[in-house]
Amino acid sequence: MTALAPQTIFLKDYAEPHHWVDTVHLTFKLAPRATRVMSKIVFKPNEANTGDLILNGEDLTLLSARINGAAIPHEQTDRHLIVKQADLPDGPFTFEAEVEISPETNTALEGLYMSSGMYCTQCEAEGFRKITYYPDRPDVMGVFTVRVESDLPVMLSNGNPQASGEGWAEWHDPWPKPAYLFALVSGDLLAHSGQFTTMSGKTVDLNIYVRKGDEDKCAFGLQALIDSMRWDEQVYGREYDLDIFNIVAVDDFNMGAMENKGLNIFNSSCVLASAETSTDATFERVEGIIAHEYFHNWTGNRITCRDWFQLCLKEGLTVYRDQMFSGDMRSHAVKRIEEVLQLRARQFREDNGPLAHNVRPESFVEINNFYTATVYEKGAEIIGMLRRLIGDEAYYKGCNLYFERHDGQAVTIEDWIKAFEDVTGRDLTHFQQWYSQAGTPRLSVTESWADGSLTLTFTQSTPPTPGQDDKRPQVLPIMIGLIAPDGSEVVPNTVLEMTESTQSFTFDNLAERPVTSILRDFSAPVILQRDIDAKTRAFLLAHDTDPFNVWEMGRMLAKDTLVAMITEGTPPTTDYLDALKTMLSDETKDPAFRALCLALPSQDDIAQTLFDAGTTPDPMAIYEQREELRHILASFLQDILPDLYDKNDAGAFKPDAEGSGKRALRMAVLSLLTLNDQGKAAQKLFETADNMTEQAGALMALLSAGIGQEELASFYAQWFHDRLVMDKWFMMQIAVAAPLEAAHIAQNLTHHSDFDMKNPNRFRAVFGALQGNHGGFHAPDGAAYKLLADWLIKLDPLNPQTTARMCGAFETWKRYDADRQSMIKDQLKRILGTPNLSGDTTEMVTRILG
Ligand code: 0A1
Ligand code: ZN
Repeated sequence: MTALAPQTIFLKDYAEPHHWVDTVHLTFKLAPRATRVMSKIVFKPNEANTGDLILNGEDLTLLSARINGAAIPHEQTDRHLIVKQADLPDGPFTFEAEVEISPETNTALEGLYMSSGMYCTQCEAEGFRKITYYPDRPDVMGVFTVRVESDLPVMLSNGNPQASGEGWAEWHDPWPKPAYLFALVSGDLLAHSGQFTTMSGKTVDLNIYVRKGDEDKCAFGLQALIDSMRWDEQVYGREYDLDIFNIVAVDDFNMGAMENKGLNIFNSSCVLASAETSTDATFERVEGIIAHEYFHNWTGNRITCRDWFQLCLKEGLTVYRDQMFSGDMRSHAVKRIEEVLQLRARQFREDNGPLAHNVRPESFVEINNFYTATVYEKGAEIIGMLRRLIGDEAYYKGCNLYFERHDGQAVTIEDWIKAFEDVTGRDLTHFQQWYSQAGTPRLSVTESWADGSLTLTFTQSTPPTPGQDDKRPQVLPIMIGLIAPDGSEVVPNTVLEMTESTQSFTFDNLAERPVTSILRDFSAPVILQRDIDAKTRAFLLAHDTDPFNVWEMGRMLAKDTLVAMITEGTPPTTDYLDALKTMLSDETKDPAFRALCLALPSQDDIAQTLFDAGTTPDPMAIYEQREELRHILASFLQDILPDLYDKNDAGAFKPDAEGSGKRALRMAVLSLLTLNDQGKAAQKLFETADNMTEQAGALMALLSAGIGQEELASFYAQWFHDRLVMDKWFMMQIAVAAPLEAAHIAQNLTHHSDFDMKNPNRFRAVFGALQGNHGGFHAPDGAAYKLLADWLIKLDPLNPQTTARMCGAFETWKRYDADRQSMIKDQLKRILGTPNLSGDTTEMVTRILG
């Protein structure tokens, strides 16, 4: 593949296309190295912006091109096929082309490619142009009819099945769609099927297609799909709109899953689940991603994005919807804590480094590099804030107006916001700044008390981000509550709307000075800098009615404890140890919640905390002190651990909230218990467990304690035939390796016969785990930096998209000491100096270097 010269594209340059598409007929004659694609596209000129016919096309061999049946003069570049306006007929015309492509050699996994013997596609964002010549932009929507000719028995495309015979099948999608939602699959597959009756009484056939051998791992996904369909009807009033909904599991996929109209394609790791092979975390992820892709049918497909700068329009909203769904299916409190942990680990990290960007970026080179935590997760936080500000009723009214007004259109963030302005009569201009200002606001607060009045004075500021030095105040919904000294709540959940840099809010007529609970439910994506004394914190830990803030108080205690151990060598206070013990023993609290309280902040989180406080983090000290704290906890809690472990045996495996909560607590307890009993309990569980959560949990507990090599070998012997379980086997041993061993273990694993760099899941299992092992990644010899760079250089020519994403491992380089900084810079420069480096990776490395 030749590298194409990178080009920067700007939001401000958006212009409508010269031509709109009416209908598209495609015929695929599938063959591994010589697939023929015949297209027949009816175009109509866009009277508002006439000009040449501009079609995108990359890596295509053009065999013929005609307009209205006649050969045409055209220009061809490595990215486009252009027909001059003067050579075009007046009015609508039919463009026909035949091209040849080679799915088998397509290792980039964009366009049409092969995975484990099956044909499949990935067209978002700009993959359709690798299938045929087309105006590959989301504002061009057409009605597709597709004929597939294949030697393999299953042949699928978007929409409803229309006709089929021996070796062929035709599909018709009545809903106009942009090309990025096109999909085609053909393989020797089995379907796990079901049905759903929609709210207006229509029956929809549901199928999950998998390779032979995986058919017993589909039941959970199918149920999640049914639950999602019902939920979208009940909560958002949105009904499904085709006769059939198909999901296909593929092993080689760059991302989690894709919402192609009526034919979702999933990374097999995000749809297959069984008790024996999948952990509770996987079940939860499968449920969330099935919902996410299904919800895109309305937020993304029926109403899509005008251009790729508007990506957050569909992604932020759809993440918000899948989070609401998961909260309804499980526990809102636990889910919210998990969301915030994720947001801080990924999005705050991004927002505080060289890759910080607006939720709606203003320019990009490669749009694939903007499927980020900022677009997705901060995008979802914005929707949550909007809802808090205007209230539930106005939120759903606004959504309904948006759906009615824009169904069938490709729209912008302004259109979305306008719907809420129209239903509330409010001016949301200032609020909309969340889309155009990067960075995480810092929020601080002071309190004053006089004559029964409490005044809270908030101050906000956002540090500069690349290309944006001056920041303005954001609109912040700050949810608070006031609690009287006797523990009763005197002011329940109240949303304060902050719009200025500094702003005060007063509460009068209070009998006694209350304790303030601030930023309940994490009501805005900010870093709250609150000086809070130990007494107040202990009080909130005991009395706050907001579960998020109870957890947050415990989290702050754990962080302060670790920071003091690292920077001052101070041992943990009894305050912290006692509070943790009380929390763990409190059987009125959900086990899942207690498990979250027991989990220590990650090493990466501590590194960022130290950096924010002006200290250069020392990864070795962070690792050692965190390990030390684990040992202190194991010993301090020794008399309650065995009992907690026994009591939280969930019995027969059920992947529901209750069972998974118990197992989460039990596995967190086991990890400490293993430090006390030389691994006895963990070894026993490893041998007897009938589910992967406990089998992998026991193995992780052993490996984290520096034992478990025998179990690791027997895990391999038991599971070597299962690709997804083997990903865990690769990942676990690197994730928990001691800092000085991690790179070495990862390197050895790249020589293992089961390592396959072309499979993104396997590549991520090894290198994602290495990056996630903070001490190991930042080991003083720089071995991990070099190893990762070596492999990114090897992967780039095969799969630029996954390579570019993995470069994010280096985004925090400015936090560390001069030695580490220079070692990382050397590796980044080495990557950048690689001949023919892809545009994707070039853009990422250049941004990271700053
Ligand atoms: N729209 C999908 C994510 C996705 C994006 C890009 C892909 O390939 C370049 C694949 C999937 C989602 O949000 O689930
Ligand atoms: Zn999405």
